[in-house]
Amino acid sequence: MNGASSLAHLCNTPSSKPYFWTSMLSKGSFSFLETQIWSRLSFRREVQIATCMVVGGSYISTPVQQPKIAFKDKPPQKLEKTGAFQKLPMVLPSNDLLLSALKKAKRVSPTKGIANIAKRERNRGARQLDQLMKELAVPLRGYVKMFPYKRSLHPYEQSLIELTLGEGTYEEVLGRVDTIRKKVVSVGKEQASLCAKSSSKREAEDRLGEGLRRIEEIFQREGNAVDDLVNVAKALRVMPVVNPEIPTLCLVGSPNVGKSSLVRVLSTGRPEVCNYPFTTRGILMGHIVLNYEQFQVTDTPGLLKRPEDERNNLEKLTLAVLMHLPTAVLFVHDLSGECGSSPSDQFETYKEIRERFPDQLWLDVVSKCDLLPYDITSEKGNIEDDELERYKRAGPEGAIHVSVMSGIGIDKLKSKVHDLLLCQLARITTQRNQEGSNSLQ
Ligand SMILES: Nc1nc2c(ncn2[C@@H]2O[C@H](COP(=O)(O)OP(=O)(O)OP(=O)(O)O)[C@@H](O)[C@H]2O)c(=O)[nH]1
Ligand SMILES: [Mg+2]
Repeated sequence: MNGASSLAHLCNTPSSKPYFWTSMLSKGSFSFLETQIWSRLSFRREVQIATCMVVGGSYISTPVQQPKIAFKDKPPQKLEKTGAFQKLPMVLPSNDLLLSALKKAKRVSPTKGIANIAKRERNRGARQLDQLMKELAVPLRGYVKMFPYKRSLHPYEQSLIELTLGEGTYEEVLGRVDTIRKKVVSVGKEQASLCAKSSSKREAEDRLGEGLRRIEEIFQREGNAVDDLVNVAKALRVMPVVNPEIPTLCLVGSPNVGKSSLVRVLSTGRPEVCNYPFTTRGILMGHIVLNYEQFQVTDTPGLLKRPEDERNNLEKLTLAVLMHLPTAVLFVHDLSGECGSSPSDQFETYKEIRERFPDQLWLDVVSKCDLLPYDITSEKGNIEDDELERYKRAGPEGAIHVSVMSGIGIDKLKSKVHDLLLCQLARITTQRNQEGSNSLQ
């Protein structure tokens, strides 16, 4: 597919489609994420904690005194730093969870010293069902608790969740996991209680069998929620960690203009480079070490000239980085006519982004100079030329002209990028000092 036709195809990507990053190819500190569309289901979450105890050979169901947690309404805790996804718990697939719980439950023997066969059997049945319920409910509750509330996350990570999983999917999946937990607790309690009331050995055995079957059925029917949570955790864990306290250079520009090629030249990042738009489908990280200081570089999906409400989730990811992280921008312009976006469209996008983020430190770079039929470095434009005409020939004023292929301008670009990052570092340090002195007052 050539650049222009694939761009036309991708332009139609609906902006509301949820993307789910499910796989990653990583090279060095870089990762490439692919997308997959997720199904959406509605949910409502409320956690109730209950367990059962076997006392002196009889079975009593007792609610454990735990505070009720209403997920939707829980106030956000202290605002997190970034990096929450790396702390997510390991989630067992539903089948493994169920098999392991069944195995442990079946090992439970009746309380010692019960001579009556019927009593012993109902004690055993109730204890096994209780154990099974705990073996399932405790990890499920743990998962739900250990996945943080979206509102308590750094805004950048909130955007990552929304834009990569789809709006509401994160909460939905956790809600469904919690629903299974509640059903397991309810059925486990009910069956254990019936078992404890059985009048004969046979009836106790039947009640136990029925309880095990009903709990297995819940897992067969709804266990995919746990498997979805496994995938959510996997997808989020591989998201690149951007530390907002470290100066970050963010490469922005239209699709296929050479952003990733420049990231490879400037940093340790090794994003994929291809001759079609939207090769980069996530936020990718690289690093630059300069005078013993480490800086971050993020490659981003390309931005097309179109209204905000028509932007796809890939473009929204790029905007989320600019919005929520204190990045310096390296805006890449391709005037060669090769990338699929015309110079005038790129100019429009450029002006929009520049106006939208006026406080960002900024550097413009014109890429692929080797493809231009004239010496761009000598192109200053006439005073009479309008802004667009000058842009089409030489890019925005002050732009550095480079070619990754021929190496033109790369040393100059590196040096400017270093200056920019040092400015960014000075900004962050000043801000940190100000925050420090404010907190002392
Ligand atoms: N001739 C020439 N081609 C270049 C140069 N820089 C990049 N390219 C080519 O341009 C195409 C796109 O490069 P990428 O670095 O993938 O562009 P991108 O902006 O990251 O693209 P997306 O991730 O799809 O938005 C690739 O075929 C590169 O080989 C250059 O300086 N000269
Ligand atoms: Mg790219």
